[in-house]
Amino acid sequence: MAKIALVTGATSGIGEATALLLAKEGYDLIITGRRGERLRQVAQTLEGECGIKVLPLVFDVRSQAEVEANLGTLPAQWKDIDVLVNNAGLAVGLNPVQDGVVDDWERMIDTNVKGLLYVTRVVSNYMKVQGKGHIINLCSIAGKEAYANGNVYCATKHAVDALTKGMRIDLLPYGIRVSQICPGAVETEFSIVRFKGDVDRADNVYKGFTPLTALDVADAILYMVKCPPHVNINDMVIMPTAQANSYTFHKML
Ligand code: NDP
Ligand code: 8X3
Repeated sequence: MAKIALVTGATSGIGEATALLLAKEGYDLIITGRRGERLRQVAQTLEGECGIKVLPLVFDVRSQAEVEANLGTLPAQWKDIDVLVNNAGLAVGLNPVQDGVVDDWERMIDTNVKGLLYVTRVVSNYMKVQGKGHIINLCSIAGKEAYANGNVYCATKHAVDALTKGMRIDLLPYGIRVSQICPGAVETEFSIVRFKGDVDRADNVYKGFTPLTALDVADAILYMVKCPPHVNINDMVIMPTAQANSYTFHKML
């Protein structure tokens, strides 16, 4: 029987690339996101190109009720989840804290922290029954160091860093591995979302240097997944060569 992986936020970027690499490894996939049409297209591509089974589930990770309704009632053949990639997440806005937009703050906290928790709560219980599993959280270099105007986004990723450590302790008795990956700048839809559809401003973020691609990060996630069962990568920081830390870039403009 094929192994099963669940990737949240698989409609674009790192989640979509990770789903593709896991599909190529022969995993059957549960993929999630809010944009139903895109999710179904991704599912079709994965099934067609990789010959695996895909269960696309359209829901908002910010709603505990939707998370429970979709993941809490999985058909029996989908319950034995081997790998959970907690990827769904976003940054909204880039303002100094004194000018912060409260709705932006709430979207980031509700998605990046509470959404990750709601999903983990359900899936870790399936893994507990199996006595195995691997959870990989998408943290960020922003979870290691704050940068100017990144305040709340950085706080949510610092929370992910703490949750990864706490989850690893709590799930240790059940043979469940818990890892996280902390990328620097990856060119995806991330900045378009952060700047609320301002594509020019988003493009500007990646000018003058070569950012990571979603596939670079997916490849590193696949490395974690493929480690032998007695090996766990606790934490991986992956950066563009032209980025030294969360706020120092070597740009040729
Ligand atoms: P994208 O914007 O390309 O992808 C984000 C994904 O998250 C989409 O599939 C989106 O799906 C999903 N998502 C967002 N909000 C929700 C929600 N409320 N409910 C369900 N799904 C949601 O960005 P990335 O691929 O770059 O981001 C993926 C992760 O990587 C995020 O956690 C991000 O913080 C992290 N990261 C990104 C970096 C970067 O530079 N790009 C660097 C470090 C970490 P939909 O809109 O369909 O719901
Ligand atoms: C996304 C990378 O540096 O924009 O987590 O925060 S950064």
